[in-house]
Parts: sequence; C-alpha cells; structure tokens
Amino acid sequence: MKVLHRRGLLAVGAASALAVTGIVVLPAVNASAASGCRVAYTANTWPGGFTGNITITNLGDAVNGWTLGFTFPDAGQRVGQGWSATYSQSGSAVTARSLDYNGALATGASTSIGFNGTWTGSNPSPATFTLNGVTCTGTVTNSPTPSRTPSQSPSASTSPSTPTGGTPLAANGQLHVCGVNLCNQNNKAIQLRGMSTHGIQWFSSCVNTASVAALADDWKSDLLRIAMYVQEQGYETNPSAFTNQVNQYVDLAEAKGMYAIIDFHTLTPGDPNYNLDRAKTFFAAVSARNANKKNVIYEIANEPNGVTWQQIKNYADQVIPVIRANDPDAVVIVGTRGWSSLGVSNGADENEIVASPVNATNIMYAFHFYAASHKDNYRTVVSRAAGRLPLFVSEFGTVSATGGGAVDLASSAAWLDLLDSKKISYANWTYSDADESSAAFRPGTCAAGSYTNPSSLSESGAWVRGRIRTADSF
Ligand code: IDC
Repeated sequence: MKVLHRRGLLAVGAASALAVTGIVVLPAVNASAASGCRVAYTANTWPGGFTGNITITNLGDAVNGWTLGFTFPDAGQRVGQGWSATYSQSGSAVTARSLDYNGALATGASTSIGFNGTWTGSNPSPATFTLNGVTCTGTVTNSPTPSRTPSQSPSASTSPSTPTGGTPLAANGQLHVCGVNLCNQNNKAIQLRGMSTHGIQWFSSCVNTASVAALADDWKSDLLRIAMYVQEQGYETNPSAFTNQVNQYVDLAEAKGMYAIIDFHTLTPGDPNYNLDRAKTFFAAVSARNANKKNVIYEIANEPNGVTWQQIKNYADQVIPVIRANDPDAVVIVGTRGWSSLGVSNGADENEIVASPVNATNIMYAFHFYAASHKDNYRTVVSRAAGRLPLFVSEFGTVSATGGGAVDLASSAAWLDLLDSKKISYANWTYSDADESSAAFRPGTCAAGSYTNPSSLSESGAWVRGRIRTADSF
C-alpha cells in the first residue's frame, strides 16, 4: 500500500469516544453506459481524529480499476494512513485509487477500504462520492457513451461552471495568450494538463490509436506533447519521415479532442542555433500542414543549455516568423536558459527575459522541472515569474533530472499545486513504457497494448494520472 499524504498517523485504539454511522446517497451526474454506484460510509470520530470505512458497490457495468472521489467540508480534514487503496488529497478533495487486487468490480460487487485521518474545524463527513467520475446515487443510469465523462473530481462535480461534455478541444477551440495566461476561445484563462511522449524515434510503439484514446478517455488528458528529438537518431536522420510521424500524432490527438504540442526536442547540443536551419525547414512544413487546425501548439526548442538568453532569443526571433507566416494564430512556446529553467539552473532567473523578451506576441516561455531535483528555490522563482511572464511547463518529471531515481511525490504535489493555483499548463515526461521511473507505464505495456489496465501504471504514472484526470475548469 502506498500512502501519499502521511500527515497524522493515528492510533486506531483511540477511536472510542464517538461513533458516527451513515449511508450517503447524493444527486447524480451520470456519464457512461450503465453506470452507477452506492457508497456506505461509517466513521469513528473523536476530537482531532477519525477512522473512516467505506464500502463501494458497483451497480453499473463491470469495471477494471476504479477511482473513488469524495470531498470533505473543507481542507481541515485530512486523510492519513489508508488501506486497500492509494489515497491522495488536494484541498478538500480526496481520491482513492484501487490496488491490483481489488480493482476489478463486477456488476453488483462490493469492496471495502478505509483510512485514519485528522480533523480541525468541521466534522469530517465526506460528501459527493464518485466512482470513476460518476456520482454514486445508488441507482443505475443507462446513457450513450460519450467520448469523455464531464467530471472526475469530487470538488468539480459540485461546481456549476464545469462543462458537462465535449472534449478539451471542443470546449476551448483556438487558444491564445492573454496577459500571463493561456486563454480559450471565450477569452477565459485555462490550464491544460497532459502527457509528453518519450522520444518518438524510440517509443513509437506507445503512440497509436489505442494509447491516445486511453490518454483522452481514461486519463482525461487535455494535451499530448510530441517529443521529436532532433539528434540522437531523431529528425536529422530522416526529416521527412519524422515530419510525417509528428503530423500523424497531431491527427491522433485531434481525433480525440486533445491539444498537441509539437516539440522540437533539442537537448544536446544545447545551443538551439546549431539546429536553426533544421528548425526553419521543420516548422515551415508542420505549420503549413497544420495551419487550419486549432489543436496545435509549437514548442521551438526543448531545453537550451550552455547558451545565453540572447542566443536563445536570436533563435526564437528567426523561427517564430516562419511559423507565423503559415499559422498566424498559433501559440508558440520558447525554451529558456538552463534546460528551460528560466535560467535558475545557471544562477539566473526570469529577470533576463523580462528585460529582453522575444519580439513576438502570442508566445509563452517554457519552464521544466524534475521534482526530486528541483525544489523550493525553483518554486519561488516560478511563483514570482508567473505574474510577469506567460509560462508553460511543457515537461516535468516526478523523479530526478536523469529521468530515473525515486519518485518524489511530496515535491511533485507541491509543484502541481503551485501550477494549478497559477493556471500554468503542464505535460509530464513520459507517456511511455521506458524502463525508467519517469515513464508512466511499466515495461512491456506498449507491446501488450494494455494502456487502461491499472496494473500497467508505474508509481509515477498512477499518481500523475490521478492528478490529470480530475475535472478541468474550462
Ligand atoms: C531522457 C530520457 C532518457 C534518454 C535521455 C537522453 O528520459 O531515456 O536516454 O533523455 O535522450 C530532460 C529532457 C529529456 C530527458 C529528461 C530526463 O528534456 O529529453 O529524457 N530530461 O533526463 N530534461 C530534464 C530531464
């Protein structure tokens, strides 16, 4: 069992003071064919602590893997040690994900989970239970299967502003930069949350109709970043083939209503000007081909390193007009110094960009982080820079900057909470089954095509999926 938030481990033996028992049945938002659930919640509550027991009954079609969502009255009630599920909490919203052994629930089947918690303020009575995004009313609803369910998060299921259908692309249309934010066609500031491919020269087996469908429908992702390496057996070895491959992935994302970032994945050498001619050729081709699509965002240089901001700016000032000539309204992401750290990894910060911005409108600046390597000093800069520059976290990892090592969930949560609070969009490295801890899937998943099997997810993938599939507020 993994416990994400270990605050307040409690002695269960203290649970003698007060017993509260209740069955919670709440109003419905239903979304898929034959769905429905019933939740029975009982608790022992005493000053400052409580034990919650939840029995989930699946009334709809059989599920293979489930996510239970519920909300506390406010953020004063915290889930501590839990059992029979993987718990995470964001504000008042709690998510419990099934484990390997209890994820399969046939029609009518039940399973029980529980946790110890702490509370201040309001009594810790959870409300609005959802199972795989469908509110548990105790009844079954049959409805046509939509391409996406409207809501996965308990907090959002109570929010009237949440859209009740459609894809991210249908809801938002052509995007543009508005002040420091990304705005949709209604001029509303939005946040896109999604995944990055691994290098498409290595992991094309992980990008196909089924995997992209899983990303849209199971992960509720808004976004697919297409990481086209330029070196390392990438674009430079066969420009037309890689251009075609990228375009094909743009179409896969569009067909599922997701945005697509075309990432010109420069890494080594770190000076993007080394690839300036290739960039002009590539972006001329993809911007002409995709000019009429609304789902494309261009990222012109993944991670500049070993260069000054002026060299990056010089590159951007030459590549952006090539894109604009064909696709004038598309958002463009510009990499920043020090592996897109806003310069922090080189002892600088956003001031050098503010002092000398790229000569173009409708652009955002890339910030990348790896949660186990980049912590408070980076967060301080991002928090401040977010009020000064339009930022897009086009790549982040839950692990170290090597792409491996231990998953750091505490730092990852601190990061995503910050990004959520600033409406900064993000893509996680990687939607692949690479044999490294940053990959969302376990090795062998892509060959097997088992993208929606919960046991295919890595530790990182399970956690990131839980974050991404909460409801959007478009
Ligand atoms: C890593 C991959 C790894 C590959 C390596 C070299 O995870 O499998 O061998 O690149 O190409 C970045 C880069 C991204 C890195 C990633 C992890 O944008 O290409 O991927 N990372 O090291 N910046 C910071 C970390």
